[in-house]
Amino acid sequence: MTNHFTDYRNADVILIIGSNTAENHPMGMKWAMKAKEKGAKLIAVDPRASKSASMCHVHARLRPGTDIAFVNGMIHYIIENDLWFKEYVLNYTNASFLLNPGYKCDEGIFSGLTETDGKLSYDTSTWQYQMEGEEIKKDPTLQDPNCVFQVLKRHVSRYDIKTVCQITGTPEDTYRKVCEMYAASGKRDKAGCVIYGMGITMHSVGTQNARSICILQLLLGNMGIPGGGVNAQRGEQNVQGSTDMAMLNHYLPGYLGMIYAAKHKNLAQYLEVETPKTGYWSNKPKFLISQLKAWFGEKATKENDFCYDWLPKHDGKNRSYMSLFNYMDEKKIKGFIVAGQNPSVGGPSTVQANQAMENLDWLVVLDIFEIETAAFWQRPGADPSKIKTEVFLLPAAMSFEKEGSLTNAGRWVQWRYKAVNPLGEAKSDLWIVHNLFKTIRKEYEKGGKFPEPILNMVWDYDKPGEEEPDIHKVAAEINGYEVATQKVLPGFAKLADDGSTACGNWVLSGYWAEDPEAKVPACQRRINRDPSGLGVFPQYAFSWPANRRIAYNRCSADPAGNPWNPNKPYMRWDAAAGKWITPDVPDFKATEPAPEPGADPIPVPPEKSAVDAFIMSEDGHGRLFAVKGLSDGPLPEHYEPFESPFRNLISKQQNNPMALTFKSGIFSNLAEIGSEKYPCVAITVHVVEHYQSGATTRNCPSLAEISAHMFVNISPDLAQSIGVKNGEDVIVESARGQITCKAAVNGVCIPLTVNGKKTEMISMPYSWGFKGLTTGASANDLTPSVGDPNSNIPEYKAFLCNVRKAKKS
Ligand SMILES: Nc1nc2c(c(=O)[nH]1)N[C@H]1C(S)=C(S)[C@@H](COP(=O)(O)OP(=O)(O)OC[C@H]3O[C@@H](n4cnc5c(=O)[nH]c(N)nc54)[C@H](O)[C@@H]3O)O[C@H]1N2
Ligand SMILES: Nc1nc2c(c(=O)[nH]1)N[C@H]1C(S)=C(S)[C@@H](COP(=O)(O)OP(=O)(O)OC[C@H]3O[C@@H](n4cnc5c(=O)[nH]c(N)nc54)[C@H](O)[C@@H]3O)O[C@H]1N2
Ligand SMILES: [Mo]
Repeated sequence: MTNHFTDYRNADVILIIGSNTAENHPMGMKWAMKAKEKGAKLIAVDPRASKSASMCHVHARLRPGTDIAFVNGMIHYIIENDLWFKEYVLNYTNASFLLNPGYKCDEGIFSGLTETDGKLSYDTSTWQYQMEGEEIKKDPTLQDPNCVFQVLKRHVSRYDIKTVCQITGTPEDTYRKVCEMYAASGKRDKAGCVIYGMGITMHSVGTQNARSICILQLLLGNMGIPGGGVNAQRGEQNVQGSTDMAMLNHYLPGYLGMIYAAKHKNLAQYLEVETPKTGYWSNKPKFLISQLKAWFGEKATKENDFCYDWLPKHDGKNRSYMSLFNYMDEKKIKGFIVAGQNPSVGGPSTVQANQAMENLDWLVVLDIFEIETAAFWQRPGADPSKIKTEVFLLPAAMSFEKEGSLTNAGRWVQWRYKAVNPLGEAKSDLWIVHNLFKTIRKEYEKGGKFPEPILNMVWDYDKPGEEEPDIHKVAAEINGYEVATQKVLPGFAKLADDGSTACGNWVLSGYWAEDPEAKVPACQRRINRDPSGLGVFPQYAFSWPANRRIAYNRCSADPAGNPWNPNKPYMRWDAAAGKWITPDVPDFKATEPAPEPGADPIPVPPEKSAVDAFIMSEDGHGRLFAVKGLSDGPLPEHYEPFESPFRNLISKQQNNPMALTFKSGIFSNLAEIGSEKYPCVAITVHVVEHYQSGATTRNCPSLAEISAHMFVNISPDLAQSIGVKNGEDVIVESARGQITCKAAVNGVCIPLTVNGKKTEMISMPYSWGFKGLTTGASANDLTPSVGDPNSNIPEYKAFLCNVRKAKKS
C-alpha cells in the first residue's frame, strides 16, 4: 500500500476492485466505512455480490479477468472528457516525456518481441525516452505524437464504453456511473482511493491489472495525497513482512535484485548493472554492502568484496512456486522444506502437485497441525505403499506462542508478544531454523563442499540460559548497527558503503531504534496520538520506510508547496517561516544538513523537490508509461484469461504472450477457447469463516462447525438448468480434475451477458482438504498452472468449469 488503513477515512471516493475487504480485511473496511459516514462514495468492481459490494453505493459486475479492459476504459473516459488533473499530471508524471518513435502496440503485441530458443522476450529499446545528452526530451504542451500522454491516449482509444462492456459484461449504464463517480476525484480538493486485492493480482495479467490502476491514479492526481493511493490488501497478517524479507526467489531482503550468475560476476559488476544513476535507488551500494556486513561480519572486507562470492547465485531459470512443482515432476528436486504453508491444498492444480511430490526423497513440514501436505502420501486415491518419500513433521509454535514482528499491508511493523507457551514439543520457527543451522554448521566443520559461507556466517543468537534464541538480537541486525560501536542505527540514511555499517534489511532500518518518548523500539510503541487529525499516528508502530505513512507525499502539494487541498494539508511549504510543515516524514529532500556540525538542518525550498517528486523512480516522475520493470509491456493491454469462453475482442492476440505456462507435462492441461464442455467461468475466493487452505480453521471446533461443507456458489438459473436445489451435491469439473461440493444457490454469482452471450459465473472457496475436523474437496484440484510473467502468481480467478448434479450415493 502506498497509503495505509486509517488513511481510508480521508477519501472522497473509494474504488474497491477485486477485493472483498469486508470479509478479508475487516479492519481496513472499518476505515472505508468511516469515509462513507462522512459522505464518501463507495464503488465495488467485482464479479460477485460480495459482502463488500453490498456495502457500496455502486456495484459493477464484470467477467473475471477483464479488469484491464474495465480500467483502460475509465482512463479513456477521463481523457476524452477532459477530467484529468492537468497541473499534477504535467509536473509529477512522465506525460510530457517523448518516447522513441519506434514504439508501437500492434494487435496486442508491443514493439520488440523477439524469440530466442523458443522463448519469447521483449527487447525494450523502443520503449525508452528520447534523449538529448543526459536530458529526457519533453513537450510540455503534450501535443507531440510521441509524448507519453498522446501514446497513452491512442492506446486507450480502443477501449470505448461499448467495446469495454462487450468484453466485461458490465451493463453500460452501471459502467458509465462508475466512470463518472470515480473521475470526480480528479479535482484539486478531492481524493480517490483504490483498494485492490486478489481479484486483481491472480491473473495471467495480474501485474498489468495493478499497473492500470496506477495510471488511473496518476491521471487523477491521487498519488501521494491523504485519502488517495494504490492500496493492495496484502492478505494474511505478515505477507507484507515476508515479502520485505525476500520470501521470493528473485529478491534479496529489502527489494535488492537477486544476484544472477550470468550477469553479476562480482560485486563491482552487480553494483554497476543494478544501481541507477539517479533517484533514491542510487544508494543501493550502501544497502547491499551493509547487508553483506550483517551476514558475514568481520570476515567481510573491502578487499574480499565483502564476501560477495559467498552468496548463492540465481541460475536465471524460473524458480517460482509453479516451476518448483514442475521440477519435482521432472525429478529434478529431491528434498522439500515446507514452513508454514499447505501446498497440497493452497497451490494451483493440486491433483498434479500432489502427484509431483511423490517424486521427493524427503519432505520436511514445519506446522502446527498434521496438514494435508504432511499427509499427502495418504491422501484419498493414493497408494502409500508406492510412495517412498520420507516425511518429517516438526511441530511449530503459532504466532501467539512466540515473540516477533508482523508487518501489515499498510507497511506498519508491529511487535507481538508471547501470550502462552507452545503446546507439547512445539518450538518457534526461529528455534527450528536456529538449531537446523547450528547442526548443519557442525556437519560442515567436519568438511564438505564450499564450507566457508556456512562456517563464517554471523550466527550469534544464543541467549545464555535459555532454550529460545534471542529474537531481539535478530531484530537489531535487521535494523542495522554501526560496526565499530554496535550501536543500533536510527535509520537507513546512516548506512554506508565502506563496511562501517551492517544492516540486514534497509527498508526496515529504524524500526528497532528507540522512540525517545515511549522508551521502546519504534515498532513496539503504541502512542495513540494523531496531531494532524488525518489518521497519521506517527508514534504508533513503525511504518517503513523511515516511518513514512504516505509514500510520494511531495505530490500532496503543488510545485510551489501549497497543498492541493487546503482542508487536508499534508506537505505545506510555509514561505514566511521558510520551512516545510508536515505531519509525516517527507518522501523528498525537505532539509539539507548544515555545513557546520551540530547546527540545525537547512530547509530545502519546494521548487527543488517538485522536479523529482517520485523520488524512487529514476526519472523522478510517476510513470504513465513504464519504460522499465515489466516483462510484458509498457502499457496494460487486455488479453483473455488462458481459459476463456471468448476470443479477444481488442486484438488478435488471445493471451498474454509472456505468461508463465507449461507447454507439456502434467501441468499443461487447459480447456480450449469457447469450450462447450466447460462453459462456466469459475473463480476461487477467501471466506470469512475459514483461513486460506483451512488448515488452521478446520482444526478449530467452532469454525469447523460454523462452516462445515465445501460449497460452490451457482446462480438460480444454472441451478434450475441442471436440476439442483440449494444444499444438494454437485460435481464441478475442469480440465484438471473434478470435485463434489454443495450447491449454494443464490445471487452471489449471476450470469452476465458478454458480447451478447449469456455466461454463467461460479465461485468457490479453496479452504477444504482431507484432514482436520471438517473435511471436503479442494477447489485447487480444478485450478490451472498458468501465471503472470512478472509475479508468477497463478491464474486462480478465471478458469473454465462445468457443473452438474451429483448422483445420490
Ligand atoms: N477470514 C479470512 N480473512 C483473510 C483470508 C482468509 O482466508 N480468511 N486470507 C487472507 C489472505 S492471505 C489474503 S491474500 C486476503 C484475500 O482477500 P481478497 O483480496 O479480498 O481475496 P479474494 O476473496 O480471493 O478475492 C477478492 C474479490 O475478488 C473478486 N474477483 C475475482 N476475480 C476477479 C476479477 O477478475 N476482477 C475483479 N475485479 N474481481 C475479481 C472476488 O469475487 C472476490 O470478491 O485475505 C486475507 N484475509
Ligand atoms: N484457488 C485459490 N488458491 C489460493 C488462493 C485463492 O484465492 N484461490 N489464495 C492464495 C493465497 S492469497 C494465499 S496467501 C495462499 C495461502 O496458502 P497457504 O499458505 O498454503 O495456506 P494456509 O492455510 O495459510 O497455510 C499456512 C500453514 O501454516 C501453518 N502455520 C500457522 N502459523 C504458523 C507458524 O507460526 N509457524 C509455522 N511453521 N506454521 C504455521 C498453518 O497451520 C497452515 O498449515 O493460498 C493461495 N491459494
Ligand atoms: Mo494471500
